[in-house]
Amino acid sequence: MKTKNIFMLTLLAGTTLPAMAQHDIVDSVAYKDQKVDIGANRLFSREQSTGAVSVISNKDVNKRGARNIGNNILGSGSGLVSLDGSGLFHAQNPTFYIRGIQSSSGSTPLIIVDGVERAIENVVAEDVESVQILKDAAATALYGYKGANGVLIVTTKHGDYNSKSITFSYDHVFSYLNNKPKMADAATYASAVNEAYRNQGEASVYSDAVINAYKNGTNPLYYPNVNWADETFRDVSHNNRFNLEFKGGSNNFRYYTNVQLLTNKGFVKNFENDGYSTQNKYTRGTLRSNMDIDLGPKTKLHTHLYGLLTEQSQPGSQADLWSMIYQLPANAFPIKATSAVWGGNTQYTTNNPVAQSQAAAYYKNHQRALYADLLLEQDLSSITEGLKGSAQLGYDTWSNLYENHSKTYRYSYYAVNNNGDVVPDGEGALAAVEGSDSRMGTASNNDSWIRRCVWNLALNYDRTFAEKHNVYGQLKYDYEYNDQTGTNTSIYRHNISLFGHYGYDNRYLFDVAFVESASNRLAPGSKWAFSPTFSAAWNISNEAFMKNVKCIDFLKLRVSWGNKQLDVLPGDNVWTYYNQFYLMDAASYPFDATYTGTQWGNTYLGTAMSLSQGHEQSSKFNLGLDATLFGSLNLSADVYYQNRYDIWYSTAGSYSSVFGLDAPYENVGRITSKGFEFSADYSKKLNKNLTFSVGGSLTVNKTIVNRQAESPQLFANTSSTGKRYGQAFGYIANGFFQKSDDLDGNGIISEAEMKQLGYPIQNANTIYPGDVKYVDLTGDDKIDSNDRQAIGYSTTAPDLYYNFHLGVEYKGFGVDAMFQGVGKWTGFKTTNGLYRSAVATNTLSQYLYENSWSAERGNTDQALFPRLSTVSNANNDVNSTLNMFDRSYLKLRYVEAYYYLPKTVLDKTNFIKNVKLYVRGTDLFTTDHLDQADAASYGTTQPLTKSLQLGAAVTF
Ligand SMILES: [Ca+2]
Ligand SMILES: [Ca+2]
Repeated sequence: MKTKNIFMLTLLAGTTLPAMAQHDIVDSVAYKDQKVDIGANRLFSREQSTGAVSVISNKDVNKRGARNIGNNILGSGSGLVSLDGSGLFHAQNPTFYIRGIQSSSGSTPLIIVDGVERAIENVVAEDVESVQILKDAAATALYGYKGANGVLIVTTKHGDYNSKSITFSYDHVFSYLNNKPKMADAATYASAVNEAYRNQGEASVYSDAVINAYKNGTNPLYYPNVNWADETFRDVSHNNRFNLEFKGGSNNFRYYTNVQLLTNKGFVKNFENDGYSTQNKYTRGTLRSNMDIDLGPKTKLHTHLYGLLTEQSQPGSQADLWSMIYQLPANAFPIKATSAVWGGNTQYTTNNPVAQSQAAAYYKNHQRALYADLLLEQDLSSITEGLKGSAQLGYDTWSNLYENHSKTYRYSYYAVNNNGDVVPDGEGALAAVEGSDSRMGTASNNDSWIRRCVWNLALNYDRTFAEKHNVYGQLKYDYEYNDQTGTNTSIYRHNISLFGHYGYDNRYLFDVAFVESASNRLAPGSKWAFSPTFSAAWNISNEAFMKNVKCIDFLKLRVSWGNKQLDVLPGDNVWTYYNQFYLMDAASYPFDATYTGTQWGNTYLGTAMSLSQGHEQSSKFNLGLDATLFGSLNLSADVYYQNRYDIWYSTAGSYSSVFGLDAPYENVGRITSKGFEFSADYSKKLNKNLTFSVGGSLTVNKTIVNRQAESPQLFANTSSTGKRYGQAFGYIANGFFQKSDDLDGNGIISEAEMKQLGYPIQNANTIYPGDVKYVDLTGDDKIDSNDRQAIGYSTTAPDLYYNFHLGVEYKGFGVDAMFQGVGKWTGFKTTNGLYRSAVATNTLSQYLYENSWSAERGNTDQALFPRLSTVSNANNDVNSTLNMFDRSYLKLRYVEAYYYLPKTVLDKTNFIKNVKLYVRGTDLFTTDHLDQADAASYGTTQPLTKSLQLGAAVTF
């Protein structure tokens, strides 16, 4: 049959035949029956569970077409804060927080993939069945030392008994750079440099004739005008994904196997070379095989096997091309000085991004990983009914190998007198050629690796007595060995846990968990610690008095409390905090004048040993409610209070320098957070053809540093104790010094003039008109670091996080979209070149040029930035209310339009079960308060991208 005929038939069938049972926007499982995994060897339904858990279900885990599951769930979930990473395709990973920042020791949640701690960045979205967010003490109790920051559970797919399907899918993704920086052209840059010098009472350095030469572009070798961003990077990158999935099973065997090939070609514009490419490339092959084998009527074996090979290459010397874009002026030198010599000069040397991306050859990384685990379950009901035993063994290995094939090249420029006449065409000379054309390097090595071995043994007891009393218990022993590159990186942990669950009539539920954990990281005597957790829930909707309340299908109250211990180390991973440090330096020991010091060093006391050899602790309280109303309105609400205490801090602030040693680390810190989460989802089948779904979630969190051994502050306004974690601090800006403030007209605002005008004294450096004025908070008539105070919110994580989605399905057509936003988050415009000028050593953006204070250009009233400066400026380049901005944003995280070919058409083929065609857009729309960059991720790095994806999935 011709393609055209199939298409016609499709259209016809779509309009005349009943819709199929495809629902990409509605969960197939009722909310109260949703399975919750708290690591207790039994999946509890939401109705049976006492913990605060939210689930990102299968239908939502693969809408962004991203490299891994972490980037795919960016923005999704309730209670999960995910913030955009920056950088290149191969390195892009979001930062996750569950219930915000929890401690100064780190707030990264534990990531569990199929029961074992594993990196989320190595998991492909196609393999994932669901992602669960474990939030409160009840949900995270069994993870011992590692669960205090919350747990993300990634569960991969498994086969079904007596079924068989093969699915092939292909996706092509076009990605486009958001906010490619627009730097000033050569003439504008030269004018800006002149203005910056004049602002400081110095002479211009570019003559008008030279500036005109930049404008005319008649002699581009001598007077170059290069748009480095456009010359180095193209606007689009390509990404292909081929995925082949086998899923099924027989009576006693189930399988899931998936192979995937992902290729990405990045934004480097000039990548063609003699026999090789210098493109930013990423290729990944993965193979997953999950098997469930019923060895006998009472014995089950489950295995997960996952292998990963990646090859990532980038321009030579691992050059940071984007930081060059933010540094190199348009007039620095031409791209190429001659056909064999690249542009480059004594000031910017090889920071020529075109040369670095084309002539420096390439650098490669290879990742190789194998993740394997098996779980054996044995029914022991012959001993007593309900008893089960299980044993799990997991072994993971990951390593990175690099090949460095970088090379160097020759560079030069044409010397001109910037402040004189223009060099006539055909005259002048090339400056001395620097560098050399080297051969490509050959170095390669294995530079980082991780090995992890885990095993555990468990006894489970699951029984219901007299139809009303459900009892579940688990006694489990866990062992973990974790080793990675470097010294002092081997971690051994034990966990002995007792978990008990009692449910009465599915109405009253009680859970208790007692966990005794051990870790080799901590001091002798404090290696072991005990963590208890208690939780209870009440299924109100199962009470007799609720039977007649028709609009409430499910209503549950939950409460939990637990105290957990952590085995984090003080400082920057100080393994020996409980011993006295002795340090040596290279200075000579003066026994005798003939000893010159090479044989003897000084040995002296280093950081004092810690006497408080405790643990950081976490106590969590949660009160929650889950409900289903009117058949399909699912609601969940939680309020929580988290108390982190005994946090390790250096006590340097508690001692005077008379102490003579570096102060010890002590368990003195306390950080508390509180907040609430609310989520609502409603889906409705309006008739047999039309279904819609709408919902969203809101997370509000505030984290306060209560105690942190802060050094005594002269003034209360500079103290960060009692403030948000990561609270922004800065000066209160009070406009700019104006020309009229220079009373004697000598170009400088002197201290005498400030005094005379009633301004506080600002003397961080010489003050000129156009510099920022600050408010004197301390009343001593001068501005110094004591005049800073808390401004805005935290710079680390937003206090407010929300998302909402909507979807409609009509017959086989569907549209699904998800928006996500943050609020109460603060940033500072500090990006060099883009928001901060230092034009003698840095380029500047057109935006900064237009919006910086300039008496000459007459914009002193509208200016957003201080005067142009030739070098970095101690008075202006500080955080203040002037460069602070509201970092809240709203993004369209994905929008998908899809079409399922009608079953009636597919039935005719006899072998195709399902065909889905789709178009997806990722991060297509953003609104924020930051001009010229994306508030979600900004700086001298690769901007975030927006993507368009075309895909098809065929199931046989
Ligand atoms: Ca003056
Ligand atoms: Ca002051």
